Amino acid sequence: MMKSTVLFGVPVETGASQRGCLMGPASLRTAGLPQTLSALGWSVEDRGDVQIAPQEITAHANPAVHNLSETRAWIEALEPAAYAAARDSDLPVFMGGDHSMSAGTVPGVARRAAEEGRPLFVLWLDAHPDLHTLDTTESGNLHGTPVAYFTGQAGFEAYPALTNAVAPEHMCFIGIRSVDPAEQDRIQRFEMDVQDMRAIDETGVLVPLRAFLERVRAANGRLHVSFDVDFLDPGIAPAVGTTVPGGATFREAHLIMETLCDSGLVGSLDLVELNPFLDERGRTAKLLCDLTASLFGRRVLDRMTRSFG
Ligand code: HAR
Ligand code: MN
Ligand code: MN
Ligand code: MN
Repeated sequence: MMKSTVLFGVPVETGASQRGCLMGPASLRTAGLPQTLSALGWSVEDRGDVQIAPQEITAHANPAVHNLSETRAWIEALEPAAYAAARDSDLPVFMGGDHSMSAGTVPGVARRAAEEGRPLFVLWLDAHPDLHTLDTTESGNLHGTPVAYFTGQAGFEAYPALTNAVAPEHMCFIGIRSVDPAEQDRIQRFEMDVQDMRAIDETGVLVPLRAFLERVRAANGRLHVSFDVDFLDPGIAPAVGTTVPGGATFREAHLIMETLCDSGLVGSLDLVELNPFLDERGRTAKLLCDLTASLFGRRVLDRMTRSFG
């Protein structure tokens, strides 16, 4: 049976500090993402872009918070869209859009996992843990909040009520190198599996990744991967508003995607924070397509027949 993917675009930029992420889905399509996946033997259905209606301004007790009504509306639109894409295909791809969109896509996929009777695990590939609540964010940029929301922390009365939370112990973060004090507290309190860049330098990416994949497999879990462009080093991926030096290399990122492919555990993917306004001749969009291709089975060599005998 041919494997299937449903794609949709999420032209949201109201969670980010800079404008431009609303062009992310168009840039990924221009780079050929749907055709790349078809060429790898997948059945591909592009459902187009999710849209929301214009919103009135809503205030919050934390005066830094902005674009709250837009974020609410995106979550309400994305939860059912992600649920349906996960129900209708083997490995849906959510093309962002800033990272606030994961406050909608992850709960939607979590609802599908609950229906299958499987726990949802989330691999967060990012420079940032995005663990602020609406009360602790100092920038008020809501792309810094999705993980705290979908793991069910208090302080989200202004977001839609959460139906299916992700257990904090079912999270794994890789690539982390920019953490605010309130996020640090939460990481410690919930004993979340956070692999910073020092850990990767000490052991390589495969040691923590394989350990996490074993936990997912042992629990018969479903795995969602959330890929923030700033996980990558800015030298290879300039098209992001929040560059942080010392990111993942081209080879580390491909190794992660190939290992995820080999595991057969991945049930959904976010591609987020691509800001085409900051790109150089489409190179970041093309790199995201290539990394997605590795997750969808592209190989340099067929590992089974590679040996010289
Ligand atoms: N922690 C900082 C803040 O809340 C930076 C958040 C940046 N987030 C993203 N997504 N780019 O990971 O403002
Ligand atoms: Mn992020
Ligand atoms: Mn980030
Ligand atoms: Mn468990």
